[in-house]
Amino acid sequence: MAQEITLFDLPSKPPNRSWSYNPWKTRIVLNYKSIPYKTHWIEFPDIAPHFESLGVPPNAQGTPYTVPTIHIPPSPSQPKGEYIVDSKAIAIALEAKYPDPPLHLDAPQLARAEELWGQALRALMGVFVPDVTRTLLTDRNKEYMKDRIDLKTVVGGDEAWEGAKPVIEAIGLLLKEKGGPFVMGETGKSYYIIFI
Ligand SMILES: N[C@@H](CCC(=O)N[C@@H](CS)C(=O)NCC(=O)O)C(=O)O
Repeated sequence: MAQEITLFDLPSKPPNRSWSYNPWKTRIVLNYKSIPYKTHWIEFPDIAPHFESLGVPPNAQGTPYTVPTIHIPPSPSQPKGEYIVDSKAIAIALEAKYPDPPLHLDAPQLARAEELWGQALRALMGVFVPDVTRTLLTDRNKEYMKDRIDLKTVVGGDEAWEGAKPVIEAIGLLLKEKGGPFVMGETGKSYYIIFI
């Protein structure tokens, strides 16, 4: 039997669950396309050393090593297999290899949805990061996060929701543009657009 793809994902504290929206983007694509895969759970402090030791090239921008990363098993054309980092790069690669059912990556709404979703997450960081840290992270991941995000510098509560209002309204308009309930109208299986 052909080997499975490996998805690298962050564990939650027990009972272990997939909790982070970035790996979920890839997990949804794999599930949606019914691609067999297994999960390799990896904690924040282990991500960079693990991939560095395997010689995986770092991201060109931002944090050098991130999850989701996938490993595609060896094949005659790629005897060592292949590591792909970043949910968008992974989606593009999986769409090329498994085109059906489609992700609609060329839909005109995609770039706008990506931009708005990014803005919404940045505006609401002070709302979800403290709760995620408290309720979901393992102690090791909590320690790592403490050094990465100074929660005193991000706005939370009502002020954060007020700040996010314009972008949430813009997402509402985008959802209504084609009549809803999805950004592509009735095309409800375009998960990737919603989750990017
Ligand atoms: N644009 C990337 C973002 C991935 C990302 O930031 N992943 C986080 C976990 S949710 C990560 O691996 N961070 C590593 C670190 O902060 O050291 C994607 O969509 O894959």
